[in-house]
Amino acid sequence: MDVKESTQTTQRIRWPIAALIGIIAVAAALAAGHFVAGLVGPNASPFLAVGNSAIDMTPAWLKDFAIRTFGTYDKIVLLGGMALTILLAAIVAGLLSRRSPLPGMVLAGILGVLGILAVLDRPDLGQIAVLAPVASLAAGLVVFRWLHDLAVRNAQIIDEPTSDGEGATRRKFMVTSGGVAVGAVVLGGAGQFLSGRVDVEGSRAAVGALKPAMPAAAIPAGADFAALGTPKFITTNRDFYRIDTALTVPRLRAEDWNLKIHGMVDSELTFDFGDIRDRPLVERTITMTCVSNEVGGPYVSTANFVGVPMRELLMEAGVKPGADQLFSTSVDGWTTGTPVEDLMDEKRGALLAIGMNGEPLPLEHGFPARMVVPGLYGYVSATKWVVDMELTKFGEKTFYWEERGWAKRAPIKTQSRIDAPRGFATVPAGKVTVAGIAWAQHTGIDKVEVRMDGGEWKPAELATEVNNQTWRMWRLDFDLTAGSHRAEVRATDRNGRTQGEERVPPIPDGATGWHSSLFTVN
Ligand SMILES: Nc1nc2c(c(=O)[nH]1)N[C@H]1C(S)=C(S)[C@@H](COP(=O)(O)O)O[C@H]1N2
Ligand SMILES: [Mo]
Repeated sequence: MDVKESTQTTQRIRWPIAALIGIIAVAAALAAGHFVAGLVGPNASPFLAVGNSAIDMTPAWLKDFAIRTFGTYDKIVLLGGMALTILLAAIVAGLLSRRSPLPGMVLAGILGVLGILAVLDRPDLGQIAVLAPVASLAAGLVVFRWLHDLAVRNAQIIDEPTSDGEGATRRKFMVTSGGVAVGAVVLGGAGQFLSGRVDVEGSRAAVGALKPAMPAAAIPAGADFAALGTPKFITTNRDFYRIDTALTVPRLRAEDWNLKIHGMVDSELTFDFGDIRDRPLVERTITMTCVSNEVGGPYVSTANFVGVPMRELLMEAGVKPGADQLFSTSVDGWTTGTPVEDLMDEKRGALLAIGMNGEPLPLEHGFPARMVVPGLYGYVSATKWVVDMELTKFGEKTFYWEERGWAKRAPIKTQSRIDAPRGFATVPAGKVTVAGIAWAQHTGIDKVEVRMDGGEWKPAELATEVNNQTWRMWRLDFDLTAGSHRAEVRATDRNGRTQGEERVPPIPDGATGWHSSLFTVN
């Protein structure tokens, strides 16, 4: 046998061991980064930073697809996909390094640099945050090199244990790598614990119930047809749709919150939470809608929001002539631009909200404070965790979704949805009640019409109107024979505009078209 060949064979790490080294090194890297992030800010964790950057860099159509397909689970799907990708990269790095550690070190280096770039790219993270991905990079390289050396030196022994002494060497490798793996779990767990140390739940509990000086009118009994399958008029905080770009919900305590109003104003103002809470609070029943909502989609919900009129705050600051955009920023760096005109409109009643359905805002919905502007899609108005408002001009500063191809100005389009019978449902023959919701915030719903199997449009019965900033329920009975049927709906708002049939996708300023439901009667 050729001598050279035999030495090469002995120095080659067996593949499962090589893959294991890759996995453990990456685990150590992620854990070290997560731990340091626990000290310098949760979003500095390289894993989350890469995820957040991935969200920001995702093309609009793909993001739209993700929201449509996975809904509120889009973030879990993204994190899971990333974990899988990293696991595969770790295995590949290990397998490429069965002789020399170089390929693995290079791959570890690339992953590390990606983490550093992602953290530097985050608008919400300071310079110090870069320590987290640097710790990741260092831990990854050191652990990889260390385990690799250990394995190469004992490659033959690890592969083919024969005597007791060799068994001990093998055990040493296993104990070392096992120790590193356990260490990684402990370190990562410690990082997770540290990230949660900002006691935002405690802060929220301390805010307690919010009693508005001007409560919203009680919801009349006839405002929903929930018994027929339409939503309850007020959506519970738990069921309220959630859309945002935040992988980890910002943990901002009320005590640490400040809101600055500046830019084209007569006097710059800064408020703390007490300043807002101590003002006479108003409560308004408002239906919010996401621009990503497809025809028939679920991203529409209604709550009683409690807060201070945006108009009052802006009057106090004194908006200079020419300022037509309020550019607001959340604590995690997300931005939007809202027409000043809409915020000043007394009838519209835009709020800086601190409460939702009697409670302080839930963390996912913007605790401690957010904007809510009736009649505008959330992406141009509803900044959660809002900390900064700058008076400026449209075009002078561009906001998050504007930069990604969505419209600068986006009033909510008149829409209607069939909730019963649901698509593909089977219902008994005879009287069939078709029911659903319609909305035209800030204009109001004037009429809803339904037609069956392409027949005549018939006016539906409308539920009691609560106000023109909220959705409105409707119902209509049909006498149907066995077979398959198709119901279609269209709404007309108080400006006399009737929804058109043509299907328009959500991008750039909201979907339109008639919703239909295909169901079976038997
Ligand atoms: N900070 C922040 N605020 C945000 C967003 C975001 O991504 N980040 N998304 C907006 C969008 S697109 C919508 S539709 C609403 C949704 O508010 P909700 O999650 O409370 O329903 O929040 C808006 N405010
Ligand atoms: Mo949205």
